[in-house]
Amino acid sequence: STKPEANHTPPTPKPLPPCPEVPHGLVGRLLIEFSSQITLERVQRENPNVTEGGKYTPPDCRPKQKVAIIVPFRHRDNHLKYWLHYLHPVLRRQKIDYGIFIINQLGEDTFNRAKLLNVGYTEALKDAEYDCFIFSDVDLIPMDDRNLYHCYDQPRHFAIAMDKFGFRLPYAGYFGGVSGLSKKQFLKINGFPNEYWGWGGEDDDIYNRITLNGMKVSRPDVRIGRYRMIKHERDKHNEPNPQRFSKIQNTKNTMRKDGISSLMYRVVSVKKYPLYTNISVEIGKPP
Ligand code: UDH
Repeated sequence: STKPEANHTPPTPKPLPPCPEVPHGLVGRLLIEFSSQITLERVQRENPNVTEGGKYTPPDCRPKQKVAIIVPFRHRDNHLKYWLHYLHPVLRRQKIDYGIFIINQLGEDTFNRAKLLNVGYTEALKDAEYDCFIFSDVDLIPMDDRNLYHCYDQPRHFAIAMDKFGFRLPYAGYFGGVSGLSKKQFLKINGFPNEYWGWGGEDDDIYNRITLNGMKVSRPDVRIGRYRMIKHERDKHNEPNPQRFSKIQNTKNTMRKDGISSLMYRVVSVKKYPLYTNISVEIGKPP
């Protein structure tokens, strides 16, 4: 007698449903502290579904956007541990399809936050087809997971209520700390300025670029856009830039020539770690 042949074709997987507008399983307000010691091994254990290079895709639904999270970085390893510890679980609960890119400025020349963010945009796109870019300082932790890390109809400012500013916006045109632009929004403003060396002004220049190009900034509710900043001393080689006040008066004249269109840098290494991708770059020094 002959047995009927077993059917070895695996069942075709059910297509995933689109992720809901408001993800299920958010917890709202979070308790954030920086006193316990964190190890990357522990963060890795607690985020088993994050894959090499710090990538994650929700297993149970299909996200609309692919989000690159870009962090400007130099000598902040302790902050990075806390940042990864807090952000990975939040982003997973938010059902974000994301990758984490730490853009590390090599050498000890003056720091340049906005140029590093331009580098992050460019390098992330070499890795995958991201359509949303969220730019986050390494010392800013969201206190509420309802502050959704994806892109919006208008450029988004996320970090609107930081503890260090008394949980308020310090001024109406503030765009610092954590912000997000779609690829289209980013290109419309020619990316970020490359010519702000040292601390300050680059975020105001970005704000100017947004409004000068007919867009406006979108923000979460002030009860939700709350952040804790990890306290730190002023870094070496990131002194306040005395030129910042005059430069931000000039965005209209500089933005078309200074930006993603004029970006020059050299990648020295790209390393995929379990919780993030590190891109170490030489970006030059002030003229
Ligand atoms: N950053 C580095 N390394 C540096 C400088 C800056 O990684 O050496 C990055 C980091 O992501 C940081 C971001 O750039 O979060 C912004 O820089 P910042 O933290 O220096 O800026 P912030 O306005 O602080 O947060 C200003 C100095 C506060 C001094 C307070 C002294 N009590």
